[in-house]
Amino acid sequence: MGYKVAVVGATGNVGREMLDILSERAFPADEVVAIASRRSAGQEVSFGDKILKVKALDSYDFSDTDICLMSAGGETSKEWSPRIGQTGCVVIDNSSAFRYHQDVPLIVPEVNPDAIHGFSKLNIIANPNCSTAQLVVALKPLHDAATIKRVVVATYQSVSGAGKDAMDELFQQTRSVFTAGEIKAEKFTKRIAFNVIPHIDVFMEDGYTKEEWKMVAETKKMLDPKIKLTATAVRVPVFIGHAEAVNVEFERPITAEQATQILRSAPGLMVVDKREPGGYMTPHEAAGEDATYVSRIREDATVENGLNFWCVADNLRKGAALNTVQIAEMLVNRKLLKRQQAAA
Ligand code: A2P
Ligand code: 11C
Repeated sequence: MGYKVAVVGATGNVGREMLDILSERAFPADEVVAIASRRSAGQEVSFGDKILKVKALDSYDFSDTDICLMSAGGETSKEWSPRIGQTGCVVIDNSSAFRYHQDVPLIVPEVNPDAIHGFSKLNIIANPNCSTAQLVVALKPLHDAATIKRVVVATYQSVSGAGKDAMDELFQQTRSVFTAGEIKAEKFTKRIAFNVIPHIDVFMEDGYTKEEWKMVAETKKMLDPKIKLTATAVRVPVFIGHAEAVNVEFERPITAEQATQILRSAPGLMVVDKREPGGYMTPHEAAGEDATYVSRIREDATVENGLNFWCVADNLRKGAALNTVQIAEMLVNRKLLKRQQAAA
């Protein structure tokens, strides 16, 4: 049986990646529909060796669509995901709109696959924020081995996390630096070319940013509410690939060598850690890859049972599109779609 899959936000960074990944992984779809705002209706996007004409979200009928992969921002999702869910189509939403809702599972398949069964009240499943997704893939096997007490993380996040206009802004500003042109900052609060900005998403009352808050709330929801986590989220002038410097304190002893062995055999992870110049991963090399990479694993002698490591992944893939397609594959494999249940 093949399924009908809609990608909402198909002209955006993550939506285009969703189409690529559905095609690469030969997702069992009879039909894939590309959807965006009315502005883009009629535009063409590629899907494998095919071209799809973009349809407008506000005139599309979801009643015979099985799965909707949604990446069109929080406001669009708030308005549309519940309506789409009511038609029986399961929405896998990449925005933050429903992540913290008690009736919406937040899933990283390598971390909490069984939580997927709780989606049926709203027919919405949430995909985590990109910086949390890669972090929990690396933390999960370590937590199982030695129980994490506390995590301190600093992120180095690429501009693609802020959308396609933000990538254009980095490109234009970089060019202007070399041509002595005007540097316009619109998507970011300050110049991002040849700079770093310690601010992602809005500020909260306690001085943290929403991006930092999300890492705390989502790690607790998916991995363990007892884990204490504190984050500093920073934007860097990189197009694709988020990196994170992670410090972890465990309840039980764990050596760097043991952690390396555990991470090497964990799903979704690759360890690249030669302890020599160049023997580690960088965002440039992780772009276009599916794995979450861990490098620079070493013991932290300043706390009991402490470890430091460096974690890198393609934020548009594992941080967004790949994870949503993996969730869609779980829906099919576990026979959780309405059409599969009707046929059973
Ligand atoms: P459009 O290109 O028509 O504006 P990114 O995060 O890379 O900026 O992409 C955002 C995606 O979300 C785009 O595909 C965009 O479509 C889509 N989008 C934004 N607002 C809406 C909306 N109101 N309805 C449907 N799609 C939307
Ligand atoms: C960024 N992490 O890099 C953000 C993008 O909650 O899904 C994803 C925001 C989200 O800007």
